[in-house]
Amino acid sequence: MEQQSKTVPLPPGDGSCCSPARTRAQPATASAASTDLPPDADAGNRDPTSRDAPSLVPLAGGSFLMGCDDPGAYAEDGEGPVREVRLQPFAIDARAVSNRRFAAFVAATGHRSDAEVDGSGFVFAGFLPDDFPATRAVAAAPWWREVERADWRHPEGPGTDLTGREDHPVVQVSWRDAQAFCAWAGLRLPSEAEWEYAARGGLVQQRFPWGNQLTPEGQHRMNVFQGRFPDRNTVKDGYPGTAPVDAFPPNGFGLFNMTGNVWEWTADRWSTTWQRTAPPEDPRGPDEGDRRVLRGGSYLCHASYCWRYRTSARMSSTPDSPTGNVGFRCARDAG
Ligand SMILES: [Cu+2]
Repeated sequence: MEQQSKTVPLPPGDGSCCSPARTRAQPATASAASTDLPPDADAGNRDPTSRDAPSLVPLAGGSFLMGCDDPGAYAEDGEGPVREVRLQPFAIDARAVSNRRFAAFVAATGHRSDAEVDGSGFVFAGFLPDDFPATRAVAAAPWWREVERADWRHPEGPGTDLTGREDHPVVQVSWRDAQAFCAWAGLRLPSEAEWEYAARGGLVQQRFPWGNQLTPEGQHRMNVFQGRFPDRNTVKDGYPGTAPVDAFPPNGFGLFNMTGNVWEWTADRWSTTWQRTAPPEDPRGPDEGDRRVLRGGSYLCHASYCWRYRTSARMSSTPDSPTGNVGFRCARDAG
């Protein structure tokens, strides 16, 4: 389908079909001056019923069964073994961080995202014109393009903007951008264990945040890919790309879109073996390793190639990789 004259090499077995990773040696392209959303520095303190109010949901923590040993799950991703993990109480955002919230952070701090500094981000080819030069296809996943001057304000590159997407999750943000936002907000990224506990919503060893059925009573409960990946998206769930951060009913903890919509950065470093010997008390990932854990799956996940839109499924990327299907939510210690 596409000619690939230049490819970005990717390590195997890292779920990179879901979301490509930056490799170093980027061209030092200056990012274009761009229009911002209206400055909204007090966005965090407005109407608490607003979509963008940072509604942190307090969670009790305690003991839960983490991981999954289902035959259909990805053992090679380190989804198993199922093990008992105990967490201190903590609080987590009910919703992923929206474009409006991220704009308030940028207005207040002047933060320049990794995509802006490096001059590019990864964009799903289905959102690009048919004649988009295929010179920047990603080797292991040719439906991804590295697009110059794609960044959080221009998720599909120059000429695209956030109009109508103010309440969608911010994307094209790296792990480092997510860290910077959380620190500014007085928060932190959740650990992987906290994320999974939150996603499960109080249910025990269920596949999705609401149970085991993908579409209970025929209802779509999250934003993933329907049709034939990657070239025919039937959009049965209503969203070809991102959905608003509060689309679909929340889980039992009142948390929206823990699976589907966008992958979410967590604090932890990636390993597929560390969890076999990890301490059961508040595990925080291994001390070494470059890649960071992503959880939840995205609007591009389809069972035909990536059944990772489940509560236990895992993926990773490098901490400087901005992608059109990766965002984040924040957490903090209780009290
Ligand atoms: Cu996926």
